[in-house]
Amino acid sequence: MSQQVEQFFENLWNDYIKLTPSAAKVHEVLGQGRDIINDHVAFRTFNLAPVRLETLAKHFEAMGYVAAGDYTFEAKRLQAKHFEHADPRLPKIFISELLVEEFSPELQAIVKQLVEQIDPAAVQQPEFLYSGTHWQISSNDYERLLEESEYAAWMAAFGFRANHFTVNVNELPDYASLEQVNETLKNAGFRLNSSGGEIKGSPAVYLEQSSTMADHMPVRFSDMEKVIPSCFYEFAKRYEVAPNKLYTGFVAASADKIFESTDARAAAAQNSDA
Ligand code: OOG
Ligand code: NI
Repeated sequence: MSQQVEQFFENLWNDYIKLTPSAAKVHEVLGQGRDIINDHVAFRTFNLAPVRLETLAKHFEAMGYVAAGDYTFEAKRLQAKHFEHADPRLPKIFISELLVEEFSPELQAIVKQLVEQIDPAAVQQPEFLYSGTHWQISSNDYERLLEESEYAAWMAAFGFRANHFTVNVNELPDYASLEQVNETLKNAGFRLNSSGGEIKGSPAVYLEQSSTMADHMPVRFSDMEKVIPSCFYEFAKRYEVAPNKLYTGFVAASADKIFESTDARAAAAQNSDA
């Protein structure tokens, strides 16, 4: 891997851990001082020029990544693609985008006004992928977005950066199952996303996934500061589709639940169920 690509992922990671202090603790608990290999990194965006999924993906294509799967999420009104690299040390990339035109005129107006503030030239730089927000938003507008789309609200508050990194559980020497990883995390005090069960997927779909609930961080809105869910860590175990060939795709039904790892209301509902 080129030094430039290595630096890109290092910068991406450094931005991510600033908003996700628990990520360092995940590495400590699961890695015990050894390196952790990441299965994938996920990004979010809006399907509006100049920040459409396809435009952001160009940065990864320039690094040698190729498109390898398409996904749709009807209820959340999202679509996504994943990208793979021939170098097995590089994480897969999962990029989703909000289908803005499918929401109310109010949501569309708020989101368009945010995206209009982005300098289109900035999007052409790879650093755009960890540049955060390019706008000011009021806490009222954030709450208004939250009513319709938790994803839109997250984007408005955090902008362009890694939404999560994902531990490659197959490469963790001390863990035979995702269940063991989950138990270790819970014993260390992490809260897992239990929407659709703590483990999403199964060997039958060649992929099992779990995730922490996002950390909470203070965000400065134009009128006030608010503590809201930021980013989370995911865990993925892949199964063979053929001898010595692991599944490399994603599973839409599971991904649909992973999205909820930034949803404080989903978390509150889980707590009251318990
Ligand atoms: C992406 C959720 C889906 C996966 O691995 O299936 C996902 C997101 O929350 O932005 O990461
Ligand atoms: Ni993911």
